[in-house]
Amino acid sequence: MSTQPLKFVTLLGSLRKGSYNAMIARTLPKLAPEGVTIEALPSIGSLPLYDADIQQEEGFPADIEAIAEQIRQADGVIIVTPEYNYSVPGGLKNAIDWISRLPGQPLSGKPVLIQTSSMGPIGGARCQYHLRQILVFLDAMVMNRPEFMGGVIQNKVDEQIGEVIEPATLDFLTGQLTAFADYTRRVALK
Ligand code: FMN
Repeated sequence: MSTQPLKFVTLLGSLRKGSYNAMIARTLPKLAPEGVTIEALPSIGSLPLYDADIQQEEGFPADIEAIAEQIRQADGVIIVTPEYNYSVPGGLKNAIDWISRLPGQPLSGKPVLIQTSSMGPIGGARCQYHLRQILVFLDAMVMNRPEFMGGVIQNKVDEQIGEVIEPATLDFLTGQLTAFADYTRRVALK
């Protein structure tokens, strides 16, 4: 397997300041394997609701252009998100809808890793499968396994530090990032 350096970007599905998913995204750079850097994409919080009239009359919002450009430059995208009402949070779906209308569709062919976490016991599993379905239409290369579903995530973080601290979760995320780096390099060879 090549050891070509890789850059991943994180797309966060929660907007709240104390977000547990933000804590996961914040922890990931420290767990990345050698040669892999991980950076956060700009927040999706300022995006207007997708409206084809805005797109035609005003063009794409500057924030979506910035997010899309960083996705184009990245080797892979890590979506870190909670589950809302058994599905994908509206803000994240809205961001994906905007991204999907850009020329060249930046998620097409892009390696994607999904990480869901919630306060419930099954860690956003239902959101995860809805998100996978959406990404089929966008022709993203979503890694199948290992899957990370962070259940009862509030017990696995240190809210003061704002990061994940539970050893088993840290180990799992480390292994998953290594698997995603291998997967991304394999996809890039095709
Ligand atoms: N938790 C679940 O496990 N399943 C759900 O379907 C679910 N629906 C939610 C819907 C809304 C609108 C909100 C605000 C929360 C919901 N939750 C659900 C609880 C979230 O898991 C919890 O709020 C979590 O902390 C959100 O992630 P964050 O900390 O990254 O913001």
